[in-house]
Amino acid sequence: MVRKTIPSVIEDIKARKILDSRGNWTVEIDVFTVTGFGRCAAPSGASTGIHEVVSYPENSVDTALERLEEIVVPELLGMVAEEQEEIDCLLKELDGTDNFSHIGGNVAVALSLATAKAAASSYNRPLYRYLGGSFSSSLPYPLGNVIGGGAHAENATDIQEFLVIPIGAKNILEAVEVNTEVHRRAKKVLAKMGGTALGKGDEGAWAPSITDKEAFDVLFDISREVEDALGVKTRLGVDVAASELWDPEKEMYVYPSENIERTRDEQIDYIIDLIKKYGLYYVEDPLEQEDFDGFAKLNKRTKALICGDDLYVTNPERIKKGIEKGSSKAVLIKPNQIGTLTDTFKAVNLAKNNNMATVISHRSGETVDETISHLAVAFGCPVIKTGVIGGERAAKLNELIRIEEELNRCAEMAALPGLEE
Ligand code: 2PG
Ligand code: MG
Repeated sequence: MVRKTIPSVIEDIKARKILDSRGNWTVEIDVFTVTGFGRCAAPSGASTGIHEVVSYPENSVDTALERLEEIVVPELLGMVAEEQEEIDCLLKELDGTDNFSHIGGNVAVALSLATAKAAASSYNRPLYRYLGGSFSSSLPYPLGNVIGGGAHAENATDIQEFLVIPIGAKNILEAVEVNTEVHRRAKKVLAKMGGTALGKGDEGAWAPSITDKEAFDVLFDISREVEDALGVKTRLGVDVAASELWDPEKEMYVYPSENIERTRDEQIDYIIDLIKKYGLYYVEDPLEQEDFDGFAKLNKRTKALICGDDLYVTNPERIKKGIEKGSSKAVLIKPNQIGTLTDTFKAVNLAKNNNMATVISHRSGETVDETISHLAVAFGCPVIKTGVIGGERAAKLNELIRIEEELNRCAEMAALPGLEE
């Protein structure tokens, strides 16, 4: 038949459960076309936003896999993998809810991304080229998690992530080297401070029993040291993950290890102080996930890149609201928060068209899947948040190193927003 002559016709789909970095089951999906193949595994969050799509129906990977076989696979066989929008639209239709609670957002996203990878492979193109076109060659700055606590580690800091970004790096190799050197030096300093054995959180960040202030002080000093040693300018960032600290009954942000409670206005003042004291470049989720107005109030008072994660959950409707209210200068992009590549693309496009920076991101539970590195290059995201060390984090960074090599060093680092004085 005529269709058979199209190299990207989907001939088979195979799905299985595999382990993620936390030792939980997740889904991995293979899509086979006439001449190509694509594989993608879904990640999982610990500090998930309440407006994210549902990862698995009834919280069960097995149920999700059964429904995939019964409801989805028969419909997709014979479709053309390049028809991404149609396929993603069909996934929503087959799910029949507005949050993927029937087939599971993680099944949807793994299938959606594996389909794109299969289409790219059918034409022998890397995913970033297939999605981004011939001139998509900017590389993202890696934003690395060096110290952390919150929902990602027990008995550690209240704030979830203390991050470093090598804003002066000339290329990916140099950027990765800076982040790993900061992480390496942090170990030595923190091991002496914590009083107990130094552990790591879910994302490979050090998880010492120290206060948030101590974490900022340590990271600040080390990043200065590394800046001098390697000659690459660095700045700090933070993911407050404030929804995890927010007590809706008390209407207070509760910092348990320091026994401090802050009202919304006190929280805003606190964040402004941190930005000034530590020269923060990047501040993610400084306020809880419904507080668009609080975000806007804070955003007006600073040049720092205020970024919404739980606030937006990669959802174009919510991003639109943030744009209208002036809630942030950046949006975190996590494909599994929204469930399809098409909606992820729409979220990125909406942000870009409205001068909002896009930060593509891993989840705390990950696999060695490297798809987000390709999306970062294809979509021209200036920043990728993907940890510093650990196999599942290194997988993304190493893929960027390969992409940089493939581009034969013609690729430039993306333009970072908000650096002009
Ligand atoms: C976040 C992420 C990733 P999680 O809050 O930004 O760092 O964590 O995947 O647990 O939501
Ligand atoms: Mg976050």
